[in-house]
Amino acid sequence: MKKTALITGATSGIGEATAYEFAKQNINLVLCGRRLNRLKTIQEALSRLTDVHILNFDLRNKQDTLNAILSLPKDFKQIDILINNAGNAHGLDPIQEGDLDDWDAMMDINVKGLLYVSKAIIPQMTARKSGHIINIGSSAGKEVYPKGNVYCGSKHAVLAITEGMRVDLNPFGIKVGAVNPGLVETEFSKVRFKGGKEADSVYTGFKALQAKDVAEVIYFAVSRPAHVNIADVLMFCTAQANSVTVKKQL
Ligand code: NDP
Ligand code: 8X3
Repeated sequence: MKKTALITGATSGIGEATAYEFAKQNINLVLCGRRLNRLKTIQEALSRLTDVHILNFDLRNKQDTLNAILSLPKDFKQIDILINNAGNAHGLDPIQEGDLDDWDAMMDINVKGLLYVSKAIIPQMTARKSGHIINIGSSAGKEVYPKGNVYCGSKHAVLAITEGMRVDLNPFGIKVGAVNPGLVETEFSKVRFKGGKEADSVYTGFKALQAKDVAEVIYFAVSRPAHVNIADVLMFCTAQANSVTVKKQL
């Protein structure tokens, strides 16, 4: 039987690439994000390959998030695979200069939004005693880099929550894992720097991971046999050794 995956943050970057990868593998899709036009365009493109439903909501809003998932039509209600991907960094400032709105955004989206979506979907997985949750963490969840403070904190939280989910959902046979990339060339830095020119140089002088590279690893994880759970993946491009060591040719 065809599986259904719900992907948050499917309007760009890793989430969008994962939607394409899953569609090629004939997985039904529920695609989420705030930019409705993009959701519609992706739905149109992927409907040739699989069944696609779109959900347009801001996952900072608890009620909107719960309502959106409750609104799923019958054919998309059973979520077999949850990809908690939506998130971003907002700002890159030393802690003493950090912006409270940036901190709110990162904790509200990367941590609390992930929890709201999970809360809406986990009960059907525990009832069926099956399901697979993959949280998109980051190398920033494994080490802290200068000025990364709150973003790194949010991603460390994602990893702790992932481990907590894996333990609590173990009696139900639900797989839980995290995929943690280093630098991926997406809209991430445009968001982090609010469209500022600092974003231009983040991925220059080396070949960063592409969203598709991460999507392929996510698909690898969801396509393992029933007894295999990929619990945690840390992936970098070849030029990157850790958060602060990147071999650039300028
Ligand atoms: P993008 O900016 O390309 O994608 C972010 C996605 O999150 C968009 O689809 C966006 O959709 C969605 N999103 C953001 N805020 C909200 C919100 N309030 N409500 C609903 N959806 C939201 O970045 P990436 O693809 O790179 O990021 C995806 C994930 O990967 C994030 O969790 C990020 O932290 C993580 N990551 C990224 C790395 C990188 O270097 N790029 C490295 C490691 C991890 P919309 O704006 O339409 O709502
Ligand atoms: C994104 C990778 O190094 O920009 O999570 O924080 S990094």
